[in-house]
Amino acid sequence: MAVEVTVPDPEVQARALALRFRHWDRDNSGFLELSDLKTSARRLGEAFGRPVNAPEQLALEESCRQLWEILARHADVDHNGRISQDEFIAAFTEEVLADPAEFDRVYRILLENVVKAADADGDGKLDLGEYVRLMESWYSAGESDAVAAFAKLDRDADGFLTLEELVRSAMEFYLGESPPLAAFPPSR
Ligand SMILES: [Ca+2]
Ligand SMILES: [Ca+2]
Ligand SMILES: [Ca+2]
Repeated sequence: MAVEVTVPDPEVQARALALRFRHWDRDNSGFLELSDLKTSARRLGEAFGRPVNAPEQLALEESCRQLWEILARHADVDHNGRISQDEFIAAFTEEVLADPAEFDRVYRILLENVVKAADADGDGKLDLGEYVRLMESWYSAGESDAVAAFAKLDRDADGFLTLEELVRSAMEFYLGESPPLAAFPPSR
């Protein structure tokens, strides 16, 4: 099911994307690399005690690779294996977000695998404890930020985050419609 979107304000969107870029640049190299995404995947697996060859872990790493390939195809214009912040913002603004169906397809796969990897009790959704561990490992988010974000992400206030709630919030984050704290992940 595709998410309905509205045309974003370019400046708000650029600020949202710059924030996301900093979240994803895990080694603070100033560039997004495949290794940044692999670091997030590895830390998530460690936080949930998963062996490196667990099916959930392998699926997560594969979806990170797929996301990287799409990002690189759109953004790595000089083909050096690194995406600068400017390349990242330009690619998202001009290409990925111009085709919400593509964004929805790619990001949904990643989020599906993130939810599976963080769903410790296997009920198909994330409770607060699972979400806090996810945010701490995937984005180095602080616990209080994660708790605050959970309340905003849980739109129907049933105490659980579903894939649909996360996909919708991610979409809104990238389109700059909502403040960063209300999105996946929270701001720092
Ligand atoms: Ca980096
Ligand atoms: Ca769960
Ligand atoms: Ca919910």
